[in-house]
Amino acid sequence: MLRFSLLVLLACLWSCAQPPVVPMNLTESALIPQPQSVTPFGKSYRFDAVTPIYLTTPSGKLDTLGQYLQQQLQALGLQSDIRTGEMEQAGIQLSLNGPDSLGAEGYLLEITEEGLYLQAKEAAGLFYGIQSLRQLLPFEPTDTTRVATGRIVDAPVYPHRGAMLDVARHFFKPADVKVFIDYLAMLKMNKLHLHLADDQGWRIEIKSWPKLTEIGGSTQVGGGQGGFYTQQEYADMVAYAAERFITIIPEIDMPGHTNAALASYPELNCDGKASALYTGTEVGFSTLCTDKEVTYQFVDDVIRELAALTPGAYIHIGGDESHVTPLEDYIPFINRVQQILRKHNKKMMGWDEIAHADIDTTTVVQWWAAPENARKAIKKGAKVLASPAKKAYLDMQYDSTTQLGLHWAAYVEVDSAYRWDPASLQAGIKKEHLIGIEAPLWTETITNLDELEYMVFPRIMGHAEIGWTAPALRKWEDYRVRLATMAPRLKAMGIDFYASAQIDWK
Ligand code: IFG
Repeated sequence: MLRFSLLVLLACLWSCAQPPVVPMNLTESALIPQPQSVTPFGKSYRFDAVTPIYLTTPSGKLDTLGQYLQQQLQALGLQSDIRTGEMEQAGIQLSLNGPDSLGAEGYLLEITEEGLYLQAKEAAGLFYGIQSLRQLLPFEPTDTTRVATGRIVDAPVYPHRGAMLDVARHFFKPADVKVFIDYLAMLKMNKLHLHLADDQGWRIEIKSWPKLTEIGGSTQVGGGQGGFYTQQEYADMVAYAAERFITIIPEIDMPGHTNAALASYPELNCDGKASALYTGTEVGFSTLCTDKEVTYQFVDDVIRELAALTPGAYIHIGGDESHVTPLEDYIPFINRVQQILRKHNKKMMGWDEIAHADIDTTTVVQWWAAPENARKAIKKGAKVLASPAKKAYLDMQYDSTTQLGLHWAAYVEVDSAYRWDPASLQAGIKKEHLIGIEAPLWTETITNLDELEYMVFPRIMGHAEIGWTAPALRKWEDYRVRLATMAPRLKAMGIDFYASAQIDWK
């Protein structure tokens, strides 16, 4: 016993005596998404107890970003005050006079022994530079905070880097959606597609058609109480996302996936009878009545009210799995919806089946199941958003033992979600045809934030890197090591991620 305690004492003396690891090589710091270029300077910068933040060209946006950075530092026990002008004392300098080559979302972060210089051309770029700095910093207070010196020059490959949350199958309250928005922002993602209506639920208040939420919002898969966003709550989520440089794209799926609306208003049904509310998980059994004028009044009213709540350019109108809408009715329906969107100054986004319609070149086709539809869209001059179910669907089970999710498309382990390139996955779909990538989470089997986190993390981190980082810089063997180091950070954030056996988690 004595020998054992002696060994423990020696081990403690050895480990306690070890000086804290001083980061000296910036290329060894794990960042996800991987920046376009990282140049180490081989030294280390130590944060003083007070780290002033300098705003070289004060403006509303810069002030807001200065305060945001201040909050991030304070969470680490680093006090900072915000000053204007060039850096005088060791601290962090933010400026918006970065080179045009950085584009709208790029940034340049230079870490020297005298202080940190973060510059961008636009505010979004500074915000993303701060996300990188967050990953370079410890995730919890430490007695000395150091980062390796060096230069990071970074900008995203694709302008659309996003996720989709299906709040129709199971309703997620605004506070949970905001947590999801924070996760996307941390990963430099800039789009959140909200699937607001489906067979099982209508989740957004439409003042001209109040029964859509009174009746259509009253339940969900499994028969629970469902729920919906008032227009004020929705506007608040849109603003919360915008502060984090995320645009919300609302989806009202049509003409299929519309049972919640059909149960709310008899006149929307071809037989004039309201359908029963539906709490199962079948798809493809519902359709608006495409040859009734009231249907287009309905669509116009919904799009009008949604457009007023949507600062972004796009509204998603679904269009998927309209199995009971004859193609000769489906095509003119989508064509009319496209006209209605244009009337309300919005562009159309839809699942890949809409490529059968006379889509115009501003329309975006979300490729989920049929690459031939994506190719059809490209022939019509439209752009494509890559969400191939076999790679990007976050509701796909990891493997046959996963308790949550589905596997109709594939089992998608962490490596499958990462080791693909949307610009070469399918013949005829190239980088110039793509606006980016989006990872949808369908919620037939996902009922709360913990379950969401289990399915979303860690795969979404790979999707974020696919959207941001050039393929030549994306190597699985390198990514899996960087991902492994994120485990303590994710745990500290309370994220219940799937600890895949493919990763040697730290
Ligand atoms: N396909 C349906 C979704 C959902 C999904 C579950 C699309 C575009 C299967 N449509 O994906 O509503 O049920 O994985």
